[in-house]
Amino acid sequence: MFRHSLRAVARTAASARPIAATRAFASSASGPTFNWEDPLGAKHLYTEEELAISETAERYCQERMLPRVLQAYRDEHYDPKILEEMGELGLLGANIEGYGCAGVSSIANGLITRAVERVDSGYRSGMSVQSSLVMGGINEFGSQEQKERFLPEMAKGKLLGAFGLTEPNHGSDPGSMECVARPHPTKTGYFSLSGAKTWITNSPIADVLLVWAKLQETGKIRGFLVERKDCPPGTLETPAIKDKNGLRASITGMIQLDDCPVPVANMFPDIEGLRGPFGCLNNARYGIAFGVMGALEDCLDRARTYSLERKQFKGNPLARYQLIQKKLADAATDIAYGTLAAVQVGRLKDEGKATPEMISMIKRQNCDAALKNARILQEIFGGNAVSDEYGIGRHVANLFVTQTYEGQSDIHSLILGRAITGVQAFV
Ligand code: TGC
Ligand code: FAD
Repeated sequence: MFRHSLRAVARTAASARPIAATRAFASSASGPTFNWEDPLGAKHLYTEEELAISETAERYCQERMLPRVLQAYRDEHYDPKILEEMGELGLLGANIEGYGCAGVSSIANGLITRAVERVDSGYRSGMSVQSSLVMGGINEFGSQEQKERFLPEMAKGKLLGAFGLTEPNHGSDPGSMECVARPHPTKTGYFSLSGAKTWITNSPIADVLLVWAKLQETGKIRGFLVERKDCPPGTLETPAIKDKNGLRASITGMIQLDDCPVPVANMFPDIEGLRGPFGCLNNARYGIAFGVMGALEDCLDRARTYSLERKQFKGNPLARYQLIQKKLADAATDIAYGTLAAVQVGRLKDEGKATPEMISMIKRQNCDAALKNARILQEIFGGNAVSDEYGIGRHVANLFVTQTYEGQSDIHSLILGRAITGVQAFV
């Protein structure tokens, strides 16, 4: 049903789209003209359906999300209804086939993340965890029974997910995790999970927490679907981590497990080792590579507008000065290159030809470029950059986090370095 609703909305959007209102190249009698919003014409690489899905997502994000973000960021408040609204539009788990999901291409999915992150990386974060990390993990590694039990409600945004890999003492090196699953001492057919996860997006509001823990008897990492409603009091706590200085429009917390009983039927049946969590991360890292381009596009748009309106020295707009223009040119160029790279990897992904190293490359490059450019564009606002109403400082703070999670940039350098040299640098 959702598969059809996203496509139906998208088709309507495509037919209703006035040509002049699109961001596509404008033609003139003398030939194509340059469009600063899409400098290298990435739009020509999208199908009609992908364009229409992108417009549906952009419209929702600009009309419904954007008006809420400033207050949400100030209050450090995440409204879980956002995931329900996304579910109604078919934006959750959108590239999963079946189970009420839309089954769209990786590019369309990337364009959805770009639309969301144009508003705020925290909103994209909440969506990525739900869609790529938890729904994607269940779809790839779950049993048939697990898929049928969880995916349809998660696609509607009525059942919320969290992904617990990072621990207080093991972030970049999750292979050393201490979280453990033992046979439950009193409940037959149950494991007992103990340990702590930290910096977990959505954990305080999640109904189902995908927790990675070592099975005591084998020492191998396995994935467990911990359902909050079935956890006896005192066995599962998910305290929020407050007073963050980035990603304040998303909710982050811990997962504390104290002999928490989890049915054997809630363990992923076959996948063991780090291939499990990293398999989920491939999709989420790809989404971030596309998403951060949206955040940087918003920074560019805001900085360009500001530079045209703000006048200094003899009434000249800032945009008249060469140093300002260089900042805008650098950002537009990095957006154009980063978007094309993400499109290329997205196409290869759907053809089964993308490697994890390709995803590391675009995750690292796009996150680094987004953070660097956003920080430089921030200078165009002068003192006004310090006011949250100008939006740019929020993106800069958020983009530091995107460079850090799902593998910090230097860690992705080491993944690439290992692939280039055959020599492991991180042990
Ligand atoms: P290593 O020897 O490299 O690999 C162990 C096993 O995993 C396999 N593998 C992968 N499989 C699929 N996709 C990938 N991308 C894979 N990368 C590795 C590998 O083939 C091997 O399989 P097997 O069968 O031989 O056992 O393991 P290592 O321990 O040496 O890894 C080191 C390193 C640095 C690569 C890795 O630990 C790493 O990537 N660290 C970064 C940690 C990270 O990304 N954490 C993310 C936490 S989740 C999160 O941040 C969510 S934020 C979401 C949001 O709010 O948006
Ligand atoms: P560390 O591993 O301690 O690294 C610190 C620094 O040292 C980094 O710069 C790193 O690159 C560097 N470093 C580490 N090892 C090496 C090495 N061998 N060589 C060179 N440099 C090295 N995790 C989840 O599991 N689920 C989530 O939903 C989630 N959401 C998050 C939300 C937010 C807001 C944040 C901030 C984090 C989130 N994380 C989540 C955790 C995130 O994935 C980790 O913070 C990240 O993987 C880095 O781990 P760490 O913080 O322990 O840093």
